[in-house]
Amino acid sequence: MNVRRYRARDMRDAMRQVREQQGADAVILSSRRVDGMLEVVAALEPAPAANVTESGSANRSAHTIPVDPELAAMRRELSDLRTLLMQQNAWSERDQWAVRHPLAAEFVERLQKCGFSEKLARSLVGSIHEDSTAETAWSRLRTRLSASIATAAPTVLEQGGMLALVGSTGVGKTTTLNRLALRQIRRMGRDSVILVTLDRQRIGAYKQLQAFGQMAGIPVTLLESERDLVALSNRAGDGKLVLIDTEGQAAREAAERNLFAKVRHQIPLETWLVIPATHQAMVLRQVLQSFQGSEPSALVLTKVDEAEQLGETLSVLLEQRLGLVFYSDGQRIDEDFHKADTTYLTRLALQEPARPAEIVFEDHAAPAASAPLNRAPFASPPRAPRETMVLESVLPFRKTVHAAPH
Ligand SMILES: Nc1nc2c(ncn2[C@@H]2O[C@H](COP(=O)(O)OP(=O)(O)O)[C@@H](O)[C@H]2O)c(=O)[nH]1
Ligand SMILES: [Mg+2]
Repeated sequence: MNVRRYRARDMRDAMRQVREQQGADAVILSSRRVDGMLEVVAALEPAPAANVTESGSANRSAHTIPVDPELAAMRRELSDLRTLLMQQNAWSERDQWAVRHPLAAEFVERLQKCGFSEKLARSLVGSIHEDSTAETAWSRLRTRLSASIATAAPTVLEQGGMLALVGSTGVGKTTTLNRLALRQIRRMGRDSVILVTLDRQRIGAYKQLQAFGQMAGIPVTLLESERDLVALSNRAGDGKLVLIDTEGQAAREAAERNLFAKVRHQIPLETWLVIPATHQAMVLRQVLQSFQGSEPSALVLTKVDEAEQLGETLSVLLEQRLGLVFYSDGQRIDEDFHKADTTYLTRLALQEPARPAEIVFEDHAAPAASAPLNRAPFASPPRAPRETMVLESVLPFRKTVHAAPH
């Protein structure tokens, strides 16, 4: 057995030397501190002869020499010991890092408790100054995190055009569409919006949108297929907005179908992907991947109020390039719909007191200054759905049926 002694700065350095001198199969027999250096003893077994088998039973036709059972046991024990040592080494490296960078380690733990991925947490703490106070360092980290979340401007809403919402079933597409329509009506009047749905799958889906159209006093059109959008496209523009609702698609289905692929080259069409904050990171990644075929240009984040932790969602948002345009944190049509506010969402994710973001419907918004500053982000009790009530209270109910199916 080839036994050697090494002196190294730390375990990582020792392992490197052992690997260089004796190769990857060497086994570390002992390690101890001597004069501030790490002394490591490693051994390398000679390679077994080709015709030697452990059991002696295999390959009986060849001339085999049975291995001494004691030697075999020792070999197994050494192998176990090596695995154990390697595990301990991995642990101690993390511990050593934590000892060297206590503030960074504390922050990584804090971020992970909020649901942030370890990878993101480590990259966020990478730039903190160890000599600054914990408060300053944390505040810098918060600013950095908030600045890293991409946002998008809702240009299509200002200029008019065609906008479709895509996403899985039940994520809040129709609700978001209603919200966007209401926002547009308030800003530009009833004639500025056309509501269209491609959701023929669920009986209730069209009725849901139709009811909204009636209340808001705008027409709702049910289209046969996405090809019908071509004829409709000449009505968009000049500030007029065509809002398109789609049926929910399972991620796998979305990946196969590539919604709007047939018409995209003929008409200017923007799509936004609606994602709920309640999805787990893995599911969210899958959704983002699957809906790439619909070529979304922005994201709407819903159900922020229902998320246990927002860290997981933000971690995924930081991994991809699409900007966040709006988010919602409740079922109420107006009060719970907001422009993307990364400062607020970051504070919410870090489970810190946060001032609610600007409400999209400014005219009905409570002034920001009067908003409670110390509201626990996730502590508020779930609100009862009162969509219809809210709609009736903000819009005169019109009895004329504007919506008619084709
Ligand atoms: N708690 C909560 N519920 C929401 C939010 N946005 C939408 N919803 C609810 O989610 C449910 C499904 O919404 P819907 O718009 O029909 O989803 P769609 O299938 O994607 O069209 C409805 O009950 C909505 O009221 C939100 O931000 N928070
Ligand atoms: Mg829907």
